[in-house]
Amino acid sequence: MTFDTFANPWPPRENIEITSVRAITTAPEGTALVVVRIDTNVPGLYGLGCATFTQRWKAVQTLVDEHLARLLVGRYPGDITDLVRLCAFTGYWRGGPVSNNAISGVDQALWDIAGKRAGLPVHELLGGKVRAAADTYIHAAGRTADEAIEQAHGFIEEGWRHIRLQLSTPGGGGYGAPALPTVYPDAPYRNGWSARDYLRRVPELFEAARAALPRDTELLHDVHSRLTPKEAVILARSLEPYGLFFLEDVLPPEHWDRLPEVRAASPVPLAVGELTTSLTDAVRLVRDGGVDFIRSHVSDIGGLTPARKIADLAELSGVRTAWHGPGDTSPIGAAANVALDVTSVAFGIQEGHIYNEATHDVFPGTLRIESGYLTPNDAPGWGIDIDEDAAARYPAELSGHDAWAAGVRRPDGALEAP
Ligand code: GCO
Ligand code: MG
Repeated sequence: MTFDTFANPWPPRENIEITSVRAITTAPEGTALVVVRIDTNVPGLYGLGCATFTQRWKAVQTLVDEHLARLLVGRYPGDITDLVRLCAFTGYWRGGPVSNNAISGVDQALWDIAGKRAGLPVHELLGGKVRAAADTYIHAAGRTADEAIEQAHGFIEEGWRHIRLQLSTPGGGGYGAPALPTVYPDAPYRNGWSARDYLRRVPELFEAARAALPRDTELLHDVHSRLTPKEAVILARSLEPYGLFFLEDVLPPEHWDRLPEVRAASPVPLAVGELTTSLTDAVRLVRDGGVDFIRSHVSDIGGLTPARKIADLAELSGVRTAWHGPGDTSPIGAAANVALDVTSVAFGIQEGHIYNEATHDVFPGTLRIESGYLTPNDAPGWGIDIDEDAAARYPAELSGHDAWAAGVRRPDGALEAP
């Protein structure tokens, strides 16, 4: 089979073609980020896309550099949908976070190029704004409820209206907060995590928070997939008095087919989706009634092109969006989230992350959250660049984040789903 197999059956336009495609890795916050850079034969015309799968970044890099680049060099960068399908279908097996992140990097880089050619920000290519900015939520956590509430107060003073509250638990399964010291001295695994203990602690956190925080502050919580369907209902019911904005990831993906029954029994809106690894997974969550908020990680479902379809499906289904946006999203990925947020009627909330100054040095133009709002850049494309010399000062390393992901065990020693 020769390269002609991939020939474009329609002619290229305007003598523009892709000249190189490569993955750039960097870790200005210690978390590996992957960004795809696509260059063209037009001087100065290139695009950037987020391909960050931080636990498996080297696999994504190899896929971009060794497999996808050769499919794309010589092609016209304006055929975004066709090129993304070509990248997906040449792999034959679809989906999965490695492949989707690599394809997302390509997809978002091509949108960046399209914006730069048009002289327009990507959100205008998507149909333009339906809102001025995206309201965000921010993470507050503590070893005690008081500590978490104190941090929440600080964010409220800085202008945030939505706060995700997390509490330390023994064994670290409280997610987002430091683990409490060993409490099961006779257990095989002394520093274990117990779901029953967690179910008792979380309502206490929200009871204290409701008493201490302003009434109009919206509260959120991330379970991080650690409950059974019945435990999820128990938690949702016990949180009813505190009027949560949403309760996130009550079940692991293996049990998502039980979500409609949990949702039907839950007085609290459910947010799910950061672990979707295909467009079809995300479609099922929205279509089958499993979610009130769909919160896929855009690069994990293949980029902006598929995510737009989910935003449209959500709009037609009465579901809201809450795109995943933690620190293992590059600033380019964060800009893609905001482009979706401000152009979609289905927008619910955006997860916010405060990037450190090193990240701003590596990615000039990185958006800053102001008074809780993220406002998109009006520069052409994403309006965000990469300084490769700065990126090289923060080399990505293997096995930082994956150790965290598999760090929680029950007191009997059984490994807990992250
Ligand atoms: C969230 C998340 C993340 C994930 C992380 C895994 O922001 O809601 O659950 O922080 O844990 O993206 O790498
Ligand atoms: Mg989460």
